[in-house]
Amino acid sequence: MATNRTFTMIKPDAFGAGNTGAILKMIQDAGFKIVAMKATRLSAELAGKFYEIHKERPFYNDLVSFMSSGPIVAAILEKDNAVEDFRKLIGATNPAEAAEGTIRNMFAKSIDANAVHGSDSDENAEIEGNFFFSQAERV
Ligand code: RTP
Ligand code: MG
Repeated sequence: MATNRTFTMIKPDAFGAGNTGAILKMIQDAGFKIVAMKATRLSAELAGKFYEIHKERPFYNDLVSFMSSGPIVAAILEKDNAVEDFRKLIGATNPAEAAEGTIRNMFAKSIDANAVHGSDSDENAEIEGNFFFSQAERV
């Protein structure tokens, strides 16, 4: 059954370009409620842990170094069918393939610097939210 929470990060490219506010507005306008949020910076060690699932992939080292290159915003979002609807809102991984009006279409620069992360399953949304937030940090 689809649960109602997902997890997102505004990645270093979008944060550094000053697009955090515009992206959060798109997220809220699409009906997602922010239930936890923080600005932070991942060490290479923490980024490596977060993306451990991709450890064997050829892009893993680039991904870890990019995600630890600058500040990010991490957030837990609530909406019916959150995981699937949020993946639709952000668009394809490669911005060249991201549909018109999606966050990656508007703000991503490349497949690496692709503006936002969105969980790919209910199970991972839970794991990823727990990676960043304690119970006391959730409203
Ligand atoms: P994300 O996890 O960041 O939301 O992105 P995603 O599900 O759309 O893509 P995923 O397969 O989980 O990959 C994680 C991130 O790794 C980079 N990547 N590079 N060069 C490549 O072929 C490649 N494939 C993936 C992307 O930055 C992607 O967001
Ligand atoms: Mg993914």
